Amino acid sequence: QKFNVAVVGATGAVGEQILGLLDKREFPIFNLKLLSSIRSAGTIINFRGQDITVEEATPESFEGIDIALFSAGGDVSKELAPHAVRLGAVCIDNTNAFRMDPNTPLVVPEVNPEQIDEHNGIIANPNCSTIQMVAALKPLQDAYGISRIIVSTYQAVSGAGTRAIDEMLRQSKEVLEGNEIKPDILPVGSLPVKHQIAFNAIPQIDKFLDNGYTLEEMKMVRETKKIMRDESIDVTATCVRIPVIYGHSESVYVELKKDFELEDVRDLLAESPGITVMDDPASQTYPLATDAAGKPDVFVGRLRRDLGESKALNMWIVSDNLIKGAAWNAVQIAEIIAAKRSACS
Ligand code: 11C
Repeated sequence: QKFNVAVVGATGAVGEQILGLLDKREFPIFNLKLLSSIRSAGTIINFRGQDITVEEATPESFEGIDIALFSAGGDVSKELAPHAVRLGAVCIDNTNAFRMDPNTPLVVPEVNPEQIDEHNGIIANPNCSTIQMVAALKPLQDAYGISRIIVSTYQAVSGAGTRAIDEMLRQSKEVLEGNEIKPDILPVGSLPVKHQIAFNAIPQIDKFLDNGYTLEEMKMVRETKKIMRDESIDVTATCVRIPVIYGHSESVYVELKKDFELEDVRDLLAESPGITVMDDPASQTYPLATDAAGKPDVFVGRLRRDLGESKALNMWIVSDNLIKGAAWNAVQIAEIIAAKRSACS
C-alpha cells in the first residue's frame, strides 16, 4: 500500500530532513505534496527525481492526504492540523501546539509506541531535548523505576532555526576579526534583548515563565512525565544554548528506585534500540555532538554512579536535534502507521 503524504514546512530545516528520510527509508509514497507559508511557495524541490513545486498551505490543501507531517511552527499547526484531520489525514506534528493536549498522544517510538493507536487525528512529536533524554532513560525506567531527573542541556543553535546558525557563524567571524557584534536572533527572536552566541553560553532557550524556568525547561519537565506516563517523576531542567551547529548534549542525573550495577546499566543501554553506548574513559571515548550530527541514534556515555546517592547515576546523552530530535522521530511514527495500515488492508 502506498500513501498520499503532505509535508508542511517543506522548505525549513526539519522539513528538509523529513524529505531526506522519507526518501532514504523508501517510505511508500503514492503522491507527495509539499506545503509552506506563502513566502516559500513556488520553491521547487526535487524528490526521487521529480521536481515538486511547494504550494501555500491552506485548509483545503489536505484533500486526499493520508499522512501529514507538520513542522512549520505552532501557529500553522494550530490553524491547519484540525482541517487536515477533518479531511481524513493523520497528522504528525513537530510543534508545541498539541503536545500537552490530553487527547493527543506524545510519542517517542522507543518509549511509548502503543500510544500511536490512541490518536484522534493528531500525534505530537516531543521537543528535541526531551526526545533524546527519554529514549535513553526508558530502559532504566523499565528495569529499575525512576524517581528523579536533573538535567542540564548544551543545545545547538540549529534548534532555533537556520537564521540562528547564520547568526552564530557571522558573529564568530566578527569576533575573530575584532569587529563589533550586533546580536539579532538569540536567545529568542521575538524578545527585545539579544545576546552574543559566538564563544559564549546563553542560559535561556525560549521565553521565561512565571516560575523562573524557561519554556524549553518546562517542556522537558512536562513532556517527560507525559511520555513516561509517570507524573511522580521529579524533573528539573536547565537549558543552555552553546555555539554548536548540530547536536544537543545533556548532562543527566537520574535517581533510580532500585539498586543497580553500573555494568548492567551499560549492557542494558547497549542492547536497547536506537541507543549507542560510547563509554570508555580509558580511551577517552564518550559521545560528542560532532559524532552524533547526521545520525539517527541517541548516544550515551560518561556513565558513573553518583557520589552522594548510591541509587543515582550521572550520564551524558547526545543526539542530532534535527534528526532523532525531530525528523526521524516523526518519520518513525509515520512508518509505524503505514505498517499497521498495510497490515490491515
Ligand atoms: C531549541 N528545542 O533547541 C528547541 C527547538 O518545541 O519543537 C524545538 C522547539 C520545539 O531551541
